[in-house]
Amino acid sequence: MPLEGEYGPSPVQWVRDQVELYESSGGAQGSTLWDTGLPVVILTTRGVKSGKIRKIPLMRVEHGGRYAAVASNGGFPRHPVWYFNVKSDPHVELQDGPERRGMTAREITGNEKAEWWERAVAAYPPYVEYQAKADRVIPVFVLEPAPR
Ligand code: F42
Repeated sequence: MPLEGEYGPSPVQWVRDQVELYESSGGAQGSTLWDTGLPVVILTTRGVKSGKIRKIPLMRVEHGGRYAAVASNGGFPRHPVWYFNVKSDPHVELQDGPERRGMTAREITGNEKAEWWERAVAAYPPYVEYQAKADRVIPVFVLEPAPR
């Protein structure tokens, strides 16, 4: 069931632009982190206060059809706002290249988080320094395909 409602674009221009490029090109453009070649996905969430549709790029961390959403926020001291959206409504959408799917998000801890953290760092090594400087434990969700 696709997330419907009024789209609330990110106030951050380069984030807004990347989402726009990704979606308008069906994932053919805007699907890497700048010129690093590292793949990016688009997470769609529902705003916890506004109910608006919010879309943000995340690093692509995939394993067996499931994905990790790492709330690193560049290592800033506060969780990204989208973290609270997903906590409030775990029904999200993820676009990976041309493929867009309804997913159910679940925050993970313990061994499961350690396993996915390893995959996340393999996909995007800077997560290690983000965690070192963040002064908070960076939360991780696993996103599992929702029943079609
Ligand atoms: N961020 C990550 O956390 N992890 C990543 O792996 C990651 C990768 C990545 C790759 C490419 C790229 O371009 C960006 C990447 N980012 C990554 C950054 C990510 O896209 C987000 O920009 C970042 O995580 C910050 O997310 P945020 O949700 O905190 O964004 C803020 C700036 C934002 O959009 N704020 C809106 C605003 O108007 O200020 C509000 C958005 C919102 O959801 N509002 C809620 C609502 O109800 O609508 C209410 C919020 C409240 O409580 O007031």
